[in-house]
Amino acid sequence: MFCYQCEQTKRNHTADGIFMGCADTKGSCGKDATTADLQDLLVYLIQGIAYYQYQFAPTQGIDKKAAEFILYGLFTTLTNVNFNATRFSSLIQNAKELRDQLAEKSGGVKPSDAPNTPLTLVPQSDVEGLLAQAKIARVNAQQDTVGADVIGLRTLILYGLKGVAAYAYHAFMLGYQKDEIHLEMARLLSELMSESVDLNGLLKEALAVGELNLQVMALLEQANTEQFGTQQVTPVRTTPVAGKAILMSGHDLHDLKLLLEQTQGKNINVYTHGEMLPAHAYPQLKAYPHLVGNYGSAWQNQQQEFAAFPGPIVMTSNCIIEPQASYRQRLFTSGPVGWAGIRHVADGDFSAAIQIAQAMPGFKTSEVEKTITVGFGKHTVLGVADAVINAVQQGAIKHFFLIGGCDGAVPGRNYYTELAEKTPHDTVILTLGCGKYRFNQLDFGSIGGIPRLLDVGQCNDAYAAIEIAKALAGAFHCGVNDLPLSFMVSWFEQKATAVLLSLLALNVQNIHLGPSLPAYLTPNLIAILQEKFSLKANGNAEDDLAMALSPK
Ligand code: SF4
Ligand code: SF3
Repeated sequence: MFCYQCEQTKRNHTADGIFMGCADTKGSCGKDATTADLQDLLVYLIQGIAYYQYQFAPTQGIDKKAAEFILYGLFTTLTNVNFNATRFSSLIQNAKELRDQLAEKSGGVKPSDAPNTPLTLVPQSDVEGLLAQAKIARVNAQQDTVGADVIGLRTLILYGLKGVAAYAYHAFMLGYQKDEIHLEMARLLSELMSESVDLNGLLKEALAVGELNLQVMALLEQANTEQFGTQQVTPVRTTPVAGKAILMSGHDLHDLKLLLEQTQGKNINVYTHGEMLPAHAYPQLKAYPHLVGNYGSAWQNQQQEFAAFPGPIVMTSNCIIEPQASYRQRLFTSGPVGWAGIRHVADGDFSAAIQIAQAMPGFKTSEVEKTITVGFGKHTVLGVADAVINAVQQGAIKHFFLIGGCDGAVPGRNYYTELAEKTPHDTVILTLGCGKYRFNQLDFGSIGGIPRLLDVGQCNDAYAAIEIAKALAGAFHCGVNDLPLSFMVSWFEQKATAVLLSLLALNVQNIHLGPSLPAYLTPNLIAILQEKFSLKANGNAEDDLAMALSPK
């Protein structure tokens, strides 16, 4: 196996200094070599599907089945989503079938008959055979010929597209899609087959991934808002309520809505976990009285927190980690998520989980109510734009920070707690993604009635944060880079890669990225990004704050 798609990749090198990443038998996330290799093969075949989609869409239109498969297939290979090797064996066969159907539909024209390309590879029928084929599908397979810089940019494009696919899949599940998004996705994926070694051209394509992600995040925001209403400022209970309970984690608001419908009138309280927290701000979700609160904290604490939860748990997207024996029997996966031996919810039918909730005692007593406040989406913040602008003009607010993104498990993440704690009292923090769990229980107070910590939502709500920044820039007649605003972005997996590319596509300068830079960015690529975007690697929280606050 070879994987270096997330921040917690092993940073080992051979004696000759060659970067190893997660290799051998298992990655830091627990992904085994078989699953990793099968994921590579799936992504390889998806490039073949994308090729035909892109070539023939102008005359034959977008093949919706292929479009959905591309989104689902890529999403399922994201960090901490699916660890079930068997699932990947069958997805590989599905991918081959789909590719060949698409090829047939379009007359089968391909640039060459070379064997074992994404257009011609015929996957073996057994796992051993597939594993023997997987080597050519590794992201670094051509490193000896094209070099680490080209591989780094190709992987930046691929990993960004994985993140885009996850967001697009959430929108798709809510019934929102656009042909131009599918087409651009197909174009960029098929570009990965190109022999180009032109770094400028590849960087341009990486920024095109960022532009595509902006469109997709906008579509997802539209989907969430039209389906569930505009986010409202909402205090969310973080302490248990006596009674039977189900916990839902991940990003999929559509799944949560289904669960709320199916548990209605059944005397079961529904709790959100991790990235599901912003759900409480949506009127049509919070209208369910049995959506009682948020339980636990960020995904990396799930083994202890799930063990202590007195009911079933449903994981709807990342991040799942190895289920412990104490809760395996009451854990469910849904959508792209998978773990061998863990029950998978089919077609949005949560009845098996509901039965378990009914059979379990639930929380025996209610704890004293504690809350955190969510719901500072685009409309909420822009709704008080005049007060915010006024506070800036009066000097009451001196600076804005966006401290957010994806969270990882390594101790270096305390950087973000320290950073948030040390922000001066006349500054406002916008946050989003699961990185917020490092500080969202702290009391930051308010400035003239404006809370100092504004939770904008899930990681995809980076779109809203960008819109807020643009609106502020408009009000002050300047560019986003001229605002007293600093982007302190934490990244962990591929959705954060997509968001980073969106910020770069908008030419946002001086982003502080951490806790460490992606391993696929070689020193040369980092130098290029520093030169073009003044991208900064995290140092220590105090110095970085001082740097962010120093006059531009
Ligand atoms: Fe390693 Fe991350 Fe890949 Fe898991 S997803 S194998 S931790 S690089
Ligand atoms: Fe977190 Fe896994 Fe990415 Fe939506 S839940 S941000 S890491």
